[in-house]
Amino acid sequence: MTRGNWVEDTIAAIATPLGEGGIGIVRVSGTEAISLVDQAFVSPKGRNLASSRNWSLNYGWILDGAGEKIDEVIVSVMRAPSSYTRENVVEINCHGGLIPLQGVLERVLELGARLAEPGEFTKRAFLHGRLDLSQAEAVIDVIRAKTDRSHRLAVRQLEGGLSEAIRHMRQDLIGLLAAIEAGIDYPDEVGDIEPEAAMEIIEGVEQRIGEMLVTADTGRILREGIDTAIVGRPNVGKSSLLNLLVRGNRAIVTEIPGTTRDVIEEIVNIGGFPFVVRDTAGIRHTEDVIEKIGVERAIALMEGADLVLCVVDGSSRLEEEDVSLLEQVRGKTAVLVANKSDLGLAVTEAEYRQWLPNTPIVTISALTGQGLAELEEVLVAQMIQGGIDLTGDSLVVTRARHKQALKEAKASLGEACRTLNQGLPMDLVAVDIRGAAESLGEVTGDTVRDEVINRIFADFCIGK
Ligand SMILES: Nc1nc2c(ncn2[C@@H]2O[C@H](COP(=O)(O)OP(=O)(O)OP(=O)(O)O)[C@@H](O)[C@H]2O)c(=O)[nH]1
Ligand SMILES: [Mg+2]
Repeated sequence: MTRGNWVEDTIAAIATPLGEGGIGIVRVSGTEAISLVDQAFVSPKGRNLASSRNWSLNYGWILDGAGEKIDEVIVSVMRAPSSYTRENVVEINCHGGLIPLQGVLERVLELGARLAEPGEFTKRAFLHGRLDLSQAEAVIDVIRAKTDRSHRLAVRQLEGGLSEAIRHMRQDLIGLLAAIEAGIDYPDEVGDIEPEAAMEIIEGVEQRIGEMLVTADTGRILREGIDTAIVGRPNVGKSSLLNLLVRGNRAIVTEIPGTTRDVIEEIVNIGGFPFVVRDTAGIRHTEDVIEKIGVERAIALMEGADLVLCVVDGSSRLEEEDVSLLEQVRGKTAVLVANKSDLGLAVTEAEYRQWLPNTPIVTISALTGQGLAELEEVLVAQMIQGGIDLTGDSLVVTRARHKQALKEAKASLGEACRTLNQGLPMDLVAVDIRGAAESLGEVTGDTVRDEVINRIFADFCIGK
């Protein structure tokens, strides 16, 4: 599969979520899209789609094989190449119910369309060069964005912001390669490029890649959310805290220690940051087999988390289990939450400070909600302090795939610098520069393997 190849078959899928809605859309794309839908379409004025204007809306009915009406529709016709996929695209706007949508889809399949795979419409847009790979990935990020900020980033990537930066760097490297090769092929006429000039270009690109890599943590967090683990000994109010943060009754709360066994996860938008908050089993020594697994999971989650909310019962003395947990939390990005303030405070800040000298401490009552606003402020402050920068309008690398490709490109350029410094022949330097250009091309899809492309689109929903 290479870009620019014509894909033969015509595909169709329901492009809107299944369920009841005002309208639902069946999307059809491919050479035969218009003629195929025409066979099922009747308009009251006897018009057909084939003779309709480009980008027109056409009112009528879709009929089944026996000539029975399936649904009243408005059909849009977008001819190649001015469509989402750059193929002929027909979108049938039906009533938004499962039966009409499925009826229309089945009719279109019956007439010769094939059911689209997940992401296949966007994949065709990529294969026909309307979008590059990073833009195609942005499509799914726009759909799945959890906060305004992650949405804004995805839109910027969809516009081609990332692609453009990558393309500039690639052009610099390819220009350099051309100069090196000219020097090798025509030593008398052109001569070797000066090593200093080559070095300047290589270092320039390396530095730009470095700047982009710095944003990768912010990018991952914006796309996937800040992995936040609520930990503490049993009964201190971890599940109550989760419920307070999500403003709902998500986790079971009882006065019985050891209530929570499994990990419960919710996404909360706090100050524009997406926090993926996980409530865990209370950490204590236990012989109960199920609880034991829960405790192990809690500890594993705490180890891998971006942020730890360490909860203690502020109304009672610290117990041994609290202290050993505080010791484990030390050095992590964390907030100490002293809960149950409504019952009065039994522990002073100085006591907590013995164990956690630098961790922010917030006193709250998960029961009354006292202290919630302060806790939320502290959570956001912790992320900003940790270098998560959401203020700038700079380019942000959001995907692990992009980060990996950029890292490989940077490593190749580092190698090119070393080769150059050792005074080795230019064709050896060229090998590394070519490698770097190829790694950069993986981000935009210019040099990417088919299996990678397939994996990326498999992550999409059907109809997109
Ligand atoms: N007075 C008071 N009681 C609270 C507060 N937070 C939680 N509780 C009570 O403490 C008990 C335990 O609360 P949970 O939220 O289930 O505690 P947990 O840490 O999730 O407990 P496990 O899941 O067993 O580890 C329940 O009876 C809650 O109603 C609080 O701020 N004030
Ligand atoms: Mg619990």
